Amino acid sequence: MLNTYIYADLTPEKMADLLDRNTDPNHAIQDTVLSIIEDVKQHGDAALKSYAKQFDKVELEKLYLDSDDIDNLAMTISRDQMRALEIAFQNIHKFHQTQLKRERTVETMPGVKCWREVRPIEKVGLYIPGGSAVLPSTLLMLGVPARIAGCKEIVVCSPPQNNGKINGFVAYCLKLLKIDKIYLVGGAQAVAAMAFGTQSIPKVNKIFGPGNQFVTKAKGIIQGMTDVSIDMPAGPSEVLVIADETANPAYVAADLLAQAEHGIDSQAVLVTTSSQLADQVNQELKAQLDVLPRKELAAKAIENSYTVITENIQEAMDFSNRYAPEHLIIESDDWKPLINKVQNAGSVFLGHLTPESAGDYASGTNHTLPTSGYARSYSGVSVDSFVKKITFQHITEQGLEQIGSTVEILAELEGLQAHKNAVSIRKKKQ
Ligand code: HSO
Ligand code: ZN
Repeated sequence: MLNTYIYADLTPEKMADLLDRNTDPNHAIQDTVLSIIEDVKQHGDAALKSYAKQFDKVELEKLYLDSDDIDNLAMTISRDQMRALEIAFQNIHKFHQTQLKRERTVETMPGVKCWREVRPIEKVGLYIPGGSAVLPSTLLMLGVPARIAGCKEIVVCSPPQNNGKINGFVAYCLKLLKIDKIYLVGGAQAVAAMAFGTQSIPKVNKIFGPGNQFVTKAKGIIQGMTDVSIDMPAGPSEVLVIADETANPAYVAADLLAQAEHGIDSQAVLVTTSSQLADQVNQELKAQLDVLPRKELAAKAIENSYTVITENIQEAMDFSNRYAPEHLIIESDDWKPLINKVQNAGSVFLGHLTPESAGDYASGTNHTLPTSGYARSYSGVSVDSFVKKITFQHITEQGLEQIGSTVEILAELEGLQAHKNAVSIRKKKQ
């Protein structure tokens, strides 16, 4: 089922091909996205309503639901479902709460003190996708760190269902997060609305969240053309499983399929030291795929995926570090010594009993992670993503004496006399 390659036989070209996530098809939608952005910028709410009609097949009188609407929708879900969302909320909260740490003040020279203070980004925009699967878990993953950071305004956009509402699970998450409004806008138009502001939708400082190719493209474009920033460039989701002969093939197959069912462009990669395991995983894939409700999607994603067979675990780690997966699962009895060998990955799952699904929903870590190789240079979303760290400094008389001549010399050697004067004038005064 999975195309199989032998690591030792990979030519540099084939290697590059396997590492490439093929994110370029986005280019084809650039023009559409640009015209949507321009339309929203010029016509605001009117443009959003007409896109709702065109894309979401719904006529909206107002572009948001308020707290009464949210309360009513939240009541439609079962007690068990509420409880599961509450536990996820609590675990994500527990894990993220520890991320806000005060740093100590550093006295670099006697009388020269430097430190950083954390301030929330005031207005943040969260995009919650609503295409082939609605992901209330994404609202928790973005809303919890935004709340912990202390962001003043949290704007949430999600495409309306064709009854003009959102689903009850998203509504319940809004209640857990104490957010009393949600805007019924999806796609590139939601990104544009939050970037420029419309009559109904406030302009924000930073936009977060995964989305389809239109949303991703729009995030990239507005980042370049406005003063609004984005969490990260996010492409299709991916997992890389490293498994040795101690792995359970049924678990490995289940993990690959959990990734594959996200969408046809998802990628699930198996890197294994055991060709026997690779065969068993293929058999399991067939059996498990057959009974999945989203089997068509998952089967296409599996076609787009592959296995690499390595000589030893070091080669497996090397391949994984070059690929830089969004999710890395290490299914081996001997996972502990491999932790230090992980150089590039968004989020790592260790041992046989730690499925990615746990982190997708409820263990506490964030599921908004760098894809397409960006794990080489980006971290996943955390409380840090919702704050700025501002540096402060204070210099005393003694400090100015200590540091003054150094600054004067450096200003002089750069030929910046006014910089030098800003120090000299103070030294003279004393
Ligand atoms: N695996 C996705 C997150 C998700 N999975 C949401 C299920 N729901 C990207 O990390
Ligand atoms: Zn997932």
